[in-house]
Amino acid sequence: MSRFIFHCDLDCFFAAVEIRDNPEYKGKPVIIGADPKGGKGRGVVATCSYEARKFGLHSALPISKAYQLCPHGIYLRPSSSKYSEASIKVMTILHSYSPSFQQVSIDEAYIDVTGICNNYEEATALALEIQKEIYQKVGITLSIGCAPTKSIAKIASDQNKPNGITVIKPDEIHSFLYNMDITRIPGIGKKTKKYYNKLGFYIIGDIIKTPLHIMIEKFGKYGKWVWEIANGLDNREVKEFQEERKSISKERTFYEDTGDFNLILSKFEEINSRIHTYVEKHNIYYRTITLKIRFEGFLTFTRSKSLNYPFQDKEKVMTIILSLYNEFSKYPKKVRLIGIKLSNIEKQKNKKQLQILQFS
Ligand code: TTP
Ligand code: MG
Repeated sequence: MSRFIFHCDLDCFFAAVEIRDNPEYKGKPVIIGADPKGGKGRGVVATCSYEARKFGLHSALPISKAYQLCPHGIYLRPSSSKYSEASIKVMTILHSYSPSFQQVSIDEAYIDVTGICNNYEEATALALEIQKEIYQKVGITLSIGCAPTKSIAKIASDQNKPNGITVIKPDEIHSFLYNMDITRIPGIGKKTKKYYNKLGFYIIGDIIKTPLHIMIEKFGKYGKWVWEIANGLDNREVKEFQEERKSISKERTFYEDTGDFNLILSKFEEINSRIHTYVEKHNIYYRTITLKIRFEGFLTFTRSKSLNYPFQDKEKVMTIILSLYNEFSKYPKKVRLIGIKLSNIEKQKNKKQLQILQFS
């Protein structure tokens, strides 16, 4: 059965929050970013309202250029805490619609509503309900793309902005994508585009009609990924944790190469603490611990230990690291760098339950 995946992206997010709080800005070109200082300012545009986009303004444009194009705009400095607060409210609402939720940036998230919706009419109605609730409770709008895969849902959410809903059924994927510029595929930016253009690829249709083996021949492994997206083949699931992240690691170089065990020990402890501040905050569990050690002369070793269950335990990591380090303790060279990596990671929702499992 086909999946129903929503990609939800807030419309001109920072600007929308400012307009919500200052209704007199409504309908005007509002630009959030660096101070334009009458056209002499440095820095860039973070985002701008759709009225400002009509003048050619967009994210990352130098603020001086923005000022040239739109001198009568309302230029505001970003107020991050306001945006974080709005983002948290939106994400909480989105999460309430499905346990299968994945936030991917401050203003975008996926939810998988397969099983909650039975057909595309229901999916459209649900998308409308989400838009309505967010507007009522947070006062800003978002656009929603609904499709059987994450990548198509993402492309779809961008199709009908602002306040749009775009639903793509499985048999519509090809016609939806065919005439789009290749840069609509996430990951094909300005530089990659040039390379694709040189080889005769301009629209997504050029990719669709190319056999997979040719794509691999021309663009390698990445060519396969692009070809699969263009053909609606993307099995990635909506996970709460960003699956792109495969490991968490930290390393430190000593100011001076050292053979002092106490110094090495305290550095390991420091790195371990820092990593655990992060993993505890994000509820991350891991199964594999890797020690990295580099000696003077650049000789580098790694040693790993994996447990057969995911865990999160600072003391245990330290014990494992020291037992792995033991092999090198008599090494006749001074240490230049040490590092710890946690991999085979996953995000756990229910910490307590997992701990019970571990000891059973
Ligand atoms: P986006 O979703 O890329 O942009 P947007 O929400 O402003 O506009 P759109 O309607 O096209 O989705 O980014 C979300 C926020 O992240 C944006 O409001 C401001 C911030 N941002 C930056 O600060 N710098 C950047 O270069 C980009 C792209 C975004
Ligand atoms: Mg956005």
